[in-house]
Amino acid sequence: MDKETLKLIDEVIEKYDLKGEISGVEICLNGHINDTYHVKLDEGNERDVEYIFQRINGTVFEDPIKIMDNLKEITAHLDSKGLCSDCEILTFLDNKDGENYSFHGGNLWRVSYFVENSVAYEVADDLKILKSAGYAFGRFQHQLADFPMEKLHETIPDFHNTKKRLEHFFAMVEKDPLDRVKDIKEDIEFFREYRDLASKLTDMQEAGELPLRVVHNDTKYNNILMDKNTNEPLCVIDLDTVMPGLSAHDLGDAIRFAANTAVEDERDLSKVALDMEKYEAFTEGFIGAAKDFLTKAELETMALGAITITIELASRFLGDHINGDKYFRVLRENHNLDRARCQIRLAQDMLKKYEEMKKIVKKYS
Ligand code: GN1
Ligand code: MG
Repeated sequence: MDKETLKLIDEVIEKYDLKGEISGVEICLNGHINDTYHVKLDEGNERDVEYIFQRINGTVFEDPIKIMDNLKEITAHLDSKGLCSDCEILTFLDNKDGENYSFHGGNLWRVSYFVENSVAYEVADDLKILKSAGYAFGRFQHQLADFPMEKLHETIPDFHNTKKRLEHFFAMVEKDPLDRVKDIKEDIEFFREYRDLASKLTDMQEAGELPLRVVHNDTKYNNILMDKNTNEPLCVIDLDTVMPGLSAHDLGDAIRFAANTAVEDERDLSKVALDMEKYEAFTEGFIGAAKDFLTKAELETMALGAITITIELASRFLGDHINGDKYFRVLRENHNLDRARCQIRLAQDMLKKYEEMKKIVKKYS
């Protein structure tokens, strides 16, 4: 860990009632936006106490206090329903001023305990794990189905407004600030071809055919902490983008991540496809937990949700590549281009399997 970060973490610790010395810090590289550190403190006991420290990206989240306010509201709602211990969402420690966040060095920091015995899978092939993650996200929506939506701040306006996302994408193609467009003409063509289909859910929502729900909006299964031993879901994390949205976006984004036969940034596109077994396991878990409150139209558009979010994210990655990688953290040259191409290939495979995908949703509805 670089000295500067260590110093920052040390200074953040000062803002909390935490005693003891840092005995270890590791950076967690799984997110693309915020900076996350696994910190161990020697508090004089036999075992060090483990914490997660997070610095929120202030460019992406212009007003990060909104995130923490949303979190408070949601936690209070779930607490008031007296939920069982297996349905937790991650909460953050209060600092000496009684706030669940601290400003330091111009950024919002937050601190939580590391959840004991938990694991966040980056890759999961076990269908039971996928079903379990699907269930956790479906249940999350279910538990918030009666939450008064107007209480939530929009932490990123139009986050999954695919129609607007594509408008911004094509505007970026026009702007082409780094002259990168000439090398990616074929990739851009894909978005022209599927623009209408990808905008359909936004249109339906605007026409009142699909209801808004309180949704998680970032349903990669590494946002569910699972019990290391039993693989039961322990805790839903990364609630930064919990906002009113479409139920199908949550299942869709989850499928995009969970049922890809390859990783999100795979360069060998021959490895990228939709794994129908994984798709089915995740869908079974999610629909099983959510079907009671979903409308017929919502259930019928679940499969389109996966295609929509995959195309949308592909356009976000490619737009960021064109713009010089200002939004998503990149770890190698052309990283966002690789990510975009992988998502395009995955969406193409989903388009081929669309009918089969719909049938599976129906089977569990
Ligand atoms: C970002 O940082 P992370 O991994 O939690 C992004 C999501 C994308 C995801 C793709 C606020 O999430 O929308 O689906 O990358 N979050 C934001 O891996 O833009
Ligand atoms: Mg996230």
